Amino acid sequence: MNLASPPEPSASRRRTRVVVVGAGPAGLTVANILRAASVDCVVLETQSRQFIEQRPRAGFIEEWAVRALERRGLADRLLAHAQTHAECEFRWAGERHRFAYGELSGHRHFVYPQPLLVTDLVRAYADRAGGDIRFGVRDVELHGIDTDTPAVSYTDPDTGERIRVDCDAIAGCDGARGVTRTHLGPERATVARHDYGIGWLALLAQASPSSDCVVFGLHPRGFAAHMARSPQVTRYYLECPPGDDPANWPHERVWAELHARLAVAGAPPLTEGRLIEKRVLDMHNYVVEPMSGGRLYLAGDAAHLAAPIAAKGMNLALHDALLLGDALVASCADGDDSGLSGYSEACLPRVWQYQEFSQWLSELLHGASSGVPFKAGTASARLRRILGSPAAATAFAELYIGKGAEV
Ligand code: RFL
Repeated sequence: MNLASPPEPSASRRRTRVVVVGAGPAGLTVANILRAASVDCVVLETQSRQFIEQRPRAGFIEEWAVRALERRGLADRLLAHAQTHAECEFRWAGERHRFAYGELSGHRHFVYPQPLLVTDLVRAYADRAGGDIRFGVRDVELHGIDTDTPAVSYTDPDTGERIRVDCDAIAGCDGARGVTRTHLGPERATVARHDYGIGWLALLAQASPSSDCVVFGLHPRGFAAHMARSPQVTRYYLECPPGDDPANWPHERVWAELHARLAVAGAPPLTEGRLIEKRVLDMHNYVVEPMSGGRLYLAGDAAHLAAPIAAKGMNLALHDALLLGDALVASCADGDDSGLSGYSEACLPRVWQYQEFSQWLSELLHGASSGVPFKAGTASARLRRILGSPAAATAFAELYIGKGAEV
Protein backbone atom coordinates (compact mmCIF):
# COMPACT_ATOMS: atom_id res chain seq x y z
CA MET A 1 0.00 0.00 0.00
CA ASN A 2 1.40 3.39 -0.94
CA LEU A 3 -0.06 6.02 1.32
CA ALA A 4 1.41 8.94 -0.65
CA SER A 5 -1.28 11.58 -0.98
CA PRO A 6 -2.00 13.49 -4.21
CA PRO A 7 -0.45 16.95 -4.60
CA GLU A 8 -2.10 19.81 -2.74
CA PRO A 9 -2.72 22.53 -5.35
CA SER A 10 -3.69 25.14 -2.77
CA ALA A 11 -0.47 24.86 -0.73
CA SER A 12 2.21 27.50 -1.17
CA ARG A 13 5.28 25.86 -2.69
CA ARG A 14 9.01 26.01 -2.41
CA ARG A 15 11.86 23.78 -3.45
CA THR A 16 14.90 22.27 -1.83
CA ARG A 17 17.14 19.26 -2.51
CA VAL A 18 16.39 17.21 0.62
CA VAL A 19 13.59 17.38 3.19
CA VAL A 20 14.63 15.91 6.53
CA VAL A 21 11.58 14.89 8.58
CA GLY A 22 12.43 14.90 12.31
CA ALA A 23 15.08 16.71 14.36
CA GLY A 24 16.41 13.94 16.58
CA PRO A 25 20.02 12.73 16.51
CA ALA A 26 19.45 11.06 13.12
CA GLY A 27 17.78 13.98 11.31
CA LEU A 28 20.10 16.61 12.72
CA THR A 29 23.20 14.62 11.78
CA VAL A 30 21.95 14.18 8.20
CA ALA A 31 21.12 17.91 8.05
CA ASN A 32 24.55 18.94 9.33
CA ILE A 33 26.32 16.76 6.76
CA LEU A 34 24.17 18.23 3.95
CA ARG A 35 24.71 21.78 5.14
CA ALA A 36 28.49 21.31 5.41
CA ALA A 37 28.48 20.20 1.76
CA SER A 38 26.27 23.17 0.76
CA VAL A 39 23.39 20.87 -0.22
CA ASP A 40 20.14 22.78 0.26
CA CYS A 41 17.78 21.12 2.77
CA VAL A 42 14.89 21.81 5.14
CA VAL A 43 14.33 20.10 8.49
CA LEU A 44 10.72 19.70 9.68
CA GLU A 45 10.08 18.99 13.37
CA THR A 46 6.73 18.70 15.15
CA GLN A 47 8.04 19.75 18.56
CA SER A 48 9.53 23.06 19.71
CA ARG A 49 13.28 23.65 19.87
CA GLN A 50 13.08 23.91 23.66
CA PHE A 51 11.31 20.57 23.89
CA ILE A 52 13.79 18.60 21.80
CA GLU A 53 16.74 20.20 23.61
CA GLN A 54 15.40 18.95 26.93
CA ARG A 55 13.89 15.55 26.09
CA PRO A 56 15.82 13.05 28.25
CA ARG A 57 16.70 9.69 26.71
CA ALA A 58 20.05 8.16 25.85
CA GLY A 59 23.38 8.86 27.43
CA PHE A 60 25.98 6.41 26.16
CA ILE A 61 27.66 7.09 22.83
CA GLU A 62 30.04 4.54 21.39
CA GLU A 63 33.56 5.70 20.58
CA TRP A 64 33.34 5.08 16.81
CA ALA A 65 30.29 7.41 16.69
CA VAL A 66 32.07 10.12 18.66
CA ARG A 67 35.06 9.93 16.31
CA ALA A 68 32.76 10.13 13.28
CA LEU A 69 31.06 13.25 14.70
CA GLU A 70 34.48 14.69 15.57
CA ARG A 71 35.68 14.25 11.97
CA ARG A 72 32.65 16.28 10.86
CA GLY A 73 33.31 19.04 13.40
CA LEU A 74 30.25 18.09 15.47
CA ALA A 75 31.82 16.85 18.70
CA ASP A 76 33.66 19.84 20.25
CA ARG A 77 31.44 20.24 23.32
CA LEU A 78 30.97 16.49 23.66
CA LEU A 79 34.73 15.92 23.78
CA ALA A 80 35.20 18.81 26.20
CA HIS A 81 32.54 17.67 28.66
CA ALA A 82 31.74 13.96 28.35
CA GLN A 83 33.10 11.49 30.82
CA THR A 84 34.31 8.22 29.38
CA HIS A 85 33.51 4.74 30.67
CA ALA A 86 35.54 1.64 29.90
CA GLU A 87 34.13 -0.75 32.50
CA CYS A 88 30.76 -2.07 33.60
CA GLU A 89 29.79 -4.11 36.61
CA PHE A 90 27.51 -7.12 37.00
CA ARG A 91 25.98 -7.65 40.45
CA TRP A 92 24.82 -11.21 40.76
CA ALA A 93 24.24 -13.69 43.57
CA GLY A 94 25.51 -11.19 46.14
CA GLU A 95 28.82 -10.49 44.36
CA ARG A 96 30.29 -7.74 42.16
CA HIS A 97 32.03 -8.56 38.90
CA ARG A 98 33.83 -5.71 37.15
CA PHE A 99 34.16 -6.08 33.39
CA ALA A 100 36.88 -4.03 31.66
CA TYR A 101 35.49 -3.89 28.13
CA GLY A 102 37.66 -0.89 27.22
CA GLU A 103 40.86 -2.83 27.84
CA LEU A 104 39.58 -5.76 25.78
CA SER A 105 38.22 -3.75 22.85
CA GLY A 106 40.37 -0.61 22.87
CA HIS A 107 37.17 1.47 22.79
CA ARG A 108 35.16 3.45 25.36
CA HIS A 109 31.71 4.89 25.88
CA PHE A 110 31.25 8.65 26.10
CA VAL A 111 28.63 9.61 28.69
CA TYR A 112 26.80 12.53 27.13
CA PRO A 113 23.06 13.01 27.59
CA GLN A 114 21.04 12.95 24.35
CA PRO A 115 19.52 16.44 24.94
CA LEU A 116 23.04 17.91 25.02
CA LEU A 117 23.93 16.20 21.75
CA VAL A 118 20.67 17.41 20.17
CA THR A 119 21.38 20.95 21.43
CA ASP A 120 24.88 20.84 19.90
CA LEU A 121 23.56 19.55 16.56
CA VAL A 122 20.79 22.20 16.37
CA ARG A 123 23.31 24.94 17.16
CA ALA A 124 25.75 23.68 14.55
CA TYR A 125 23.07 23.42 11.87
CA ALA A 126 20.77 26.36 12.57
CA ASP A 127 22.82 28.93 14.49
CA ARG A 128 26.32 28.44 13.09
CA ALA A 129 25.60 27.22 9.54
CA GLY A 130 22.29 29.09 9.06
CA GLY A 131 20.42 25.89 8.14
CA ASP A 132 16.63 25.96 7.57
CA ILE A 133 14.66 24.21 10.33
CA ARG A 134 10.93 24.57 11.04
CA PHE A 135 9.78 23.72 14.56
CA GLY A 136 6.22 22.97 15.64
CA VAL A 137 5.02 21.95 12.17
CA ARG A 138 1.73 20.04 11.97
CA ASP A 139 0.14 17.42 9.72
CA VAL A 140 3.27 16.39 7.86
CA GLU A 141 2.45 14.48 4.67
CA LEU A 142 4.61 12.88 1.99
CA HIS A 143 3.81 12.99 -1.72
CA GLY A 144 5.09 11.15 -4.78
CA ILE A 145 7.93 9.18 -3.20
CA ASP A 146 8.06 7.00 -6.34
CA THR A 147 8.54 9.98 -8.64
CA ASP A 148 11.65 12.09 -9.34
CA THR A 149 9.94 15.02 -7.65
CA PRO A 150 8.76 13.88 -4.23
CA ALA A 151 7.44 16.47 -1.79
CA VAL A 152 6.58 16.99 1.84
CA SER A 153 3.75 19.25 2.97
CA TYR A 154 2.99 20.61 6.42
CA THR A 155 0.95 23.24 8.22
CA ASP A 156 2.88 26.26 9.43
CA PRO A 157 2.20 26.64 13.18
CA ASP A 158 2.19 30.46 13.11
CA THR A 159 0.10 31.20 10.02
CA GLY A 160 -1.90 27.97 9.67
CA GLU A 161 -0.80 28.03 6.02
CA ARG A 162 -0.27 24.75 4.18
CA ILE A 163 3.24 24.64 2.72
CA ARG A 164 4.57 22.14 0.20
CA VAL A 165 8.30 21.58 -0.24
CA ASP A 166 9.31 19.84 -3.48
CA CYS A 167 12.62 18.00 -3.29
CA ASP A 168 14.82 15.26 -4.74
CA ALA A 169 14.86 13.02 -1.67
CA ILE A 170 13.22 12.66 1.74
CA ALA A 171 15.13 11.57 4.85
CA GLY A 172 12.59 9.93 7.19
CA CYS A 173 14.11 10.57 10.60
CA ASP A 174 10.90 11.02 12.60
CA GLY A 175 11.45 8.31 15.19
CA ALA A 176 9.27 5.45 16.36
CA ARG A 177 6.02 7.43 16.24
CA GLY A 178 6.56 9.30 13.01
CA VAL A 179 4.69 9.21 9.71
CA THR A 180 7.41 8.44 7.17
CA ARG A 181 7.62 4.71 7.98
CA THR A 182 3.95 4.25 7.07
CA HIS A 183 4.86 4.97 3.44
CA LEU A 184 6.83 1.73 3.25
CA GLY A 185 3.76 -0.52 3.41
CA PRO A 186 3.78 -4.34 3.35
CA GLU A 187 4.17 -4.49 -0.44
CA ARG A 188 7.54 -2.74 -0.12
CA ALA A 189 8.97 -3.65 3.25
CA THR A 190 8.65 -6.14 6.08
CA VAL A 191 8.54 -5.11 9.70
CA ALA A 192 10.26 -7.72 11.86
CA ARG A 193 9.21 -7.26 15.48
CA HIS A 194 10.27 -8.79 18.75
CA ASP A 195 8.41 -8.31 22.03
CA TYR A 196 10.36 -9.13 25.15
CA GLY A 197 7.27 -9.44 27.36
CA ILE A 198 9.16 -7.35 29.91
CA GLY A 199 8.66 -3.84 31.21
CA TRP A 200 11.31 -1.46 32.50
CA LEU A 201 10.51 1.43 34.79
CA ALA A 202 12.83 4.12 33.39
CA LEU A 203 13.84 6.59 36.07
CA LEU A 204 15.91 9.73 36.19
CA ALA A 205 17.01 10.72 39.68
CA GLN A 206 18.35 14.06 40.77
CA ALA A 207 21.21 12.27 42.47
CA SER A 208 24.90 11.94 41.79
CA PRO A 209 25.98 8.57 40.34
CA SER A 210 26.64 5.86 42.92
CA SER A 211 29.24 4.05 40.84
CA ASP A 212 31.92 5.05 38.34
CA CYS A 213 30.40 2.72 35.74
CA VAL A 214 27.19 1.10 34.45
CA VAL A 215 25.87 -1.41 36.98
CA PHE A 216 23.67 -4.35 35.94
CA GLY A 217 21.84 -5.97 38.88
CA LEU A 218 20.72 -9.53 38.06
CA HIS A 219 18.31 -10.37 40.86
CA PRO A 220 15.43 -12.79 41.47
CA ARG A 221 13.22 -9.78 42.39
CA GLY A 222 13.82 -8.33 38.92
CA PHE A 223 16.61 -6.72 36.93
CA ALA A 224 17.89 -3.27 37.97
CA ALA A 225 20.45 -0.94 36.44
CA HIS A 226 22.41 2.19 37.28
CA MET A 227 23.81 4.51 34.59
CA ALA A 228 25.47 7.87 35.10
CA ARG A 229 24.11 10.78 33.10
CA SER A 230 25.88 13.77 34.68
CA PRO A 231 27.45 14.64 38.04
CA GLN A 232 23.94 15.62 39.25
CA VAL A 233 21.67 13.13 37.46
CA THR A 234 21.58 9.32 37.32
CA ARG A 235 19.42 7.00 35.25
CA TYR A 236 18.05 3.89 36.93
CA TYR A 237 15.97 1.07 35.53
CA LEU A 238 13.78 -1.42 37.39
CA GLU A 239 12.24 -4.43 35.67
CA CYS A 240 8.46 -4.37 36.10
CA PRO A 241 5.43 -5.98 34.46
CA PRO A 242 4.83 -4.63 30.93
CA GLY A 243 2.08 -2.03 30.93
CA ASP A 244 2.61 -1.30 34.64
CA ASP A 245 1.43 2.10 35.86
CA PRO A 246 4.26 4.40 37.03
CA ALA A 247 1.87 5.49 39.80
CA ASN A 248 2.44 2.04 41.31
CA TRP A 249 6.02 3.12 41.95
CA PRO A 250 6.10 5.85 44.62
CA HIS A 251 9.47 7.24 45.71
CA GLU A 252 9.85 4.89 48.70
CA ARG A 253 9.10 1.75 46.68
CA VAL A 254 11.51 2.73 43.90
CA TRP A 255 14.41 3.27 46.28
CA ALA A 256 13.63 0.16 48.36
CA GLU A 257 13.70 -1.96 45.18
CA LEU A 258 16.86 -0.33 43.86
CA HIS A 259 18.62 -0.95 47.17
CA ALA A 260 17.40 -4.56 47.27
CA ARG A 261 18.28 -5.42 43.68
CA LEU A 262 21.62 -3.61 43.48
CA ALA A 263 22.90 -4.52 46.95
CA VAL A 264 26.12 -6.53 47.14
CA ALA A 265 28.85 -6.73 49.74
CA GLY A 266 31.47 -4.00 49.34
CA ALA A 267 29.46 -1.76 47.00
CA PRO A 268 29.05 1.89 47.96
CA PRO A 269 25.47 2.74 49.04
CA LEU A 270 23.13 4.28 46.47
CA THR A 271 22.74 8.04 46.65
CA GLU A 272 19.00 8.74 46.69
CA GLY A 273 17.40 11.77 45.06
CA ARG A 274 14.17 13.19 43.72
CA LEU A 275 12.77 11.24 40.76
CA ILE A 276 12.45 13.65 37.83
CA GLU A 277 11.34 11.07 35.24
CA LYS A 278 9.35 7.90 35.80
CA ARG A 279 7.91 6.00 32.84
CA VAL A 280 7.24 2.40 31.95
CA LEU A 281 8.77 1.08 28.72
CA ASP A 282 7.32 -2.09 27.21
CA MET A 283 10.46 -3.62 25.80
CA HIS A 284 10.24 -4.35 22.09
CA ASN A 285 12.39 -4.10 18.98
CA TYR A 286 11.55 -3.83 15.28
CA VAL A 287 13.37 -3.57 11.98
CA VAL A 288 11.92 -2.22 8.73
CA GLU A 289 13.53 -3.98 5.78
CA PRO A 290 14.48 -2.51 3.35
CA MET A 291 14.95 0.90 4.95
CA SER A 292 14.10 2.81 1.78
CA GLY A 293 11.50 2.95 -0.98
CA GLY A 294 11.43 5.27 -3.98
CA ARG A 295 13.00 8.57 -2.90
CA LEU A 296 12.30 8.00 0.81
CA TYR A 297 15.16 6.88 3.06
CA LEU A 298 14.49 5.99 6.70
CA ALA A 299 17.11 6.49 9.41
CA GLY A 300 17.21 5.86 13.16
CA ASP A 301 14.17 4.83 15.18
CA ALA A 302 11.95 5.41 12.14
CA ALA A 303 13.63 2.36 10.59
CA HIS A 304 14.38 0.24 13.63
CA LEU A 305 13.80 0.33 17.34
CA ALA A 306 16.16 -1.19 19.88
CA ALA A 307 14.82 -1.27 23.44
CA PRO A 308 17.38 0.45 25.68
CA ILE A 309 18.66 -2.90 27.03
CA ALA A 310 22.07 -2.52 25.40
CA ALA A 311 22.04 1.28 24.89
CA LYS A 312 22.16 0.89 21.11
CA GLY A 313 19.29 3.00 19.68
CA MET A 314 20.98 6.38 19.40
CA ASN A 315 24.21 4.79 18.23
CA LEU A 316 22.39 3.02 15.42
CA ALA A 317 20.57 6.25 14.56
CA LEU A 318 23.95 7.97 14.16
CA HIS A 319 25.29 5.06 12.09
CA ASP A 320 22.39 5.35 9.61
CA ALA A 321 22.57 9.14 9.54
CA LEU A 322 26.28 9.24 8.75
CA LEU A 323 25.80 6.81 5.86
CA LEU A 324 22.68 8.58 4.60
CA GLY A 325 24.19 12.05 4.87
CA ASP A 326 27.21 11.02 2.80
CA ALA A 327 25.04 9.18 0.25
CA LEU A 328 22.75 12.22 -0.17
CA VAL A 329 25.74 14.52 -0.65
CA ALA A 330 27.20 12.19 -3.29
CA SER A 331 23.86 12.14 -5.09
CA CYS A 332 23.04 15.85 -4.85
CA ALA A 333 26.52 17.27 -5.31
CA ASP A 334 28.13 14.73 -7.69
CA GLY A 335 25.19 12.93 -9.28
CA ASP A 336 26.43 9.63 -7.84
CA ASP A 337 23.41 7.59 -6.70
CA SER A 338 25.30 4.43 -5.74
CA GLY A 339 25.34 5.33 -2.03
CA LEU A 340 21.59 5.90 -2.00
CA SER A 341 20.79 2.71 -3.88
CA GLY A 342 23.02 0.72 -1.51
CA TYR A 343 21.96 2.63 1.61
CA SER A 344 19.62 0.06 3.15
CA GLU A 345 22.00 -2.81 2.42
CA ALA A 346 24.86 -0.86 3.99
CA CYS A 347 22.90 -0.20 7.21
CA LEU A 348 21.14 -3.49 7.86
CA PRO A 349 24.09 -5.74 8.85
CA ARG A 350 24.93 -3.37 11.74
CA VAL A 351 21.23 -3.01 12.60
CA TRP A 352 20.85 -6.77 12.93
CA GLN A 353 24.12 -7.12 14.90
CA TYR A 354 22.79 -4.66 17.47
CA GLN A 355 19.35 -6.28 17.53
CA GLU A 356 20.86 -9.71 18.12
CA PHE A 357 23.13 -8.37 20.85
CA SER A 358 20.19 -6.63 22.59
CA GLN A 359 18.21 -9.87 22.57
CA TRP A 360 21.21 -11.88 23.82
CA LEU A 361 21.90 -9.39 26.59
CA SER A 362 18.23 -9.30 27.56
CA GLU A 363 18.26 -13.05 28.17
CA LEU A 364 21.36 -12.67 30.32
CA LEU A 365 19.93 -9.77 32.33
CA HIS A 366 16.43 -11.16 32.89
CA GLY A 367 17.15 -14.87 33.47
CA ALA A 368 17.52 -14.59 37.24
CA SER A 369 14.09 -12.97 37.60
CA SER A 370 12.27 -15.02 34.94
CA GLY A 371 10.91 -17.55 37.41
CA VAL A 372 11.89 -20.20 34.84
CA PRO A 373 14.74 -22.39 36.15
CA PHE A 374 15.98 -23.20 32.64
CA LYS A 375 16.25 -19.49 31.69
CA ALA A 376 17.96 -18.74 35.00
CA GLY A 377 20.43 -21.57 34.39
CA THR A 378 21.35 -20.53 30.86
CA ALA A 379 21.64 -16.86 31.89
CA SER A 380 24.11 -17.73 34.63
CA ALA A 381 26.06 -19.93 32.18
CA ARG A 382 26.28 -16.92 29.83
CA LEU A 383 27.55 -14.64 32.57
CA ARG A 384 30.12 -17.21 33.79
CA ARG A 385 31.35 -17.59 30.21
CA ILE A 386 32.03 -13.87 29.67
CA LEU A 387 33.59 -13.58 33.12
CA GLY A 388 35.70 -16.73 32.72
CA SER A 389 36.70 -17.11 29.08
CA PRO A 390 39.02 -14.49 27.55
CA ALA A 391 37.69 -15.27 24.06
CA ALA A 392 34.05 -14.87 25.17
CA ALA A 393 34.95 -11.73 27.13
CA THR A 394 36.56 -10.10 24.08
CA ALA A 395 33.60 -10.97 21.87
CA PHE A 396 31.20 -9.48 24.44
CA ALA A 397 33.35 -6.36 24.86
CA GLU A 398 33.43 -5.69 21.12
CA LEU A 399 29.67 -6.09 20.75
CA TYR A 400 28.93 -4.01 23.84
CA ILE A 401 31.00 -1.07 22.56
CA GLY A 402 30.00 -1.56 18.91
CA LYS A 403 33.51 -2.12 17.60
CA GLY A 404 33.52 -2.47 13.84
CA ALA A 405 30.77 0.09 13.18
CA GLU A 406 33.24 2.75 12.00
CA VAL A 407 31.70 4.99 9.35
P1 RFL B 1 14.12 10.60 17.78
O1 RFL B 1 15.16 11.00 18.75
O2 RFL B 1 12.87 10.01 18.30
O3 RFL B 1 13.80 11.87 16.89
C1 RFL B 1 12.70 11.88 15.99
C2 RFL B 1 12.20 13.31 15.90
O4 RFL B 1 11.12 13.37 14.96
C3 RFL B 1 10.08 14.16 15.50
N1 RFL B 1 8.83 13.78 14.82
C4 RFL B 1 8.38 14.39 13.70
N2 RFL B 1 8.88 15.42 13.00
C5 RFL B 1 8.19 15.81 11.90
N3 RFL B 1 7.04 15.21 11.48
C6 RFL B 1 6.52 14.17 12.17
N4 RFL B 1 5.38 13.60 11.74
C7 RFL B 1 7.19 13.73 13.33
N5 RFL B 1 6.97 12.73 14.23
C8 RFL B 1 7.97 12.79 15.12
C9 RFL B 1 10.13 13.91 16.99
O5 RFL B 1 9.54 14.96 17.73
C10 RFL B 1 11.63 13.80 17.23
O6 RFL B 1 12.21 15.05 17.54
O7 RFL B 1 14.69 9.54 16.70
P2 RFL B 1 16.20 9.35 16.13
O8 RFL B 1 16.77 10.64 15.64
O9 RFL B 1 16.10 8.19 15.23
O10 RFL B 1 17.07 8.94 17.43
C11 RFL B 1 16.85 7.72 18.09
C12 RFL B 1 17.15 7.89 19.59
O11 RFL B 1 16.42 8.98 20.10
C13 RFL B 1 16.81 6.59 20.37
O12 RFL B 1 17.21 5.46 19.64
C14 RFL B 1 17.51 6.55 21.74
O13 RFL B 1 17.01 7.55 22.59
C15 RFL B 1 17.33 5.17 22.38
N6 RFL B 1 17.94 5.13 23.74
C16 RFL B 1 19.29 4.94 23.91
N7 RFL B 1 20.11 4.82 22.83
C17 RFL B 1 21.45 4.68 22.99
O14 RFL B 1 22.17 4.54 21.99
N8 RFL B 1 22.04 4.72 24.23
C18 RFL B 1 21.30 4.86 25.38
O15 RFL B 1 21.86 4.93 26.48
C19 RFL B 1 19.85 4.95 25.24
N9 RFL B 1 19.06 5.11 26.32
C20 RFL B 1 17.11 5.29 24.87
C21 RFL B 1 17.70 5.29 26.16
C22 RFL B 1 15.72 5.46 24.74
C23 RFL B 1 14.92 5.60 25.89
N10 RFL B 1 13.54 5.74 25.68
C24 RFL B 1 12.80 6.87 26.09
C25 RFL B 1 12.86 4.82 24.80
C26 RFL B 1 16.90 5.43 27.29
C27 RFL B 1 15.50 5.57 27.16
C28 RFL B 1 14.69 5.70 28.41
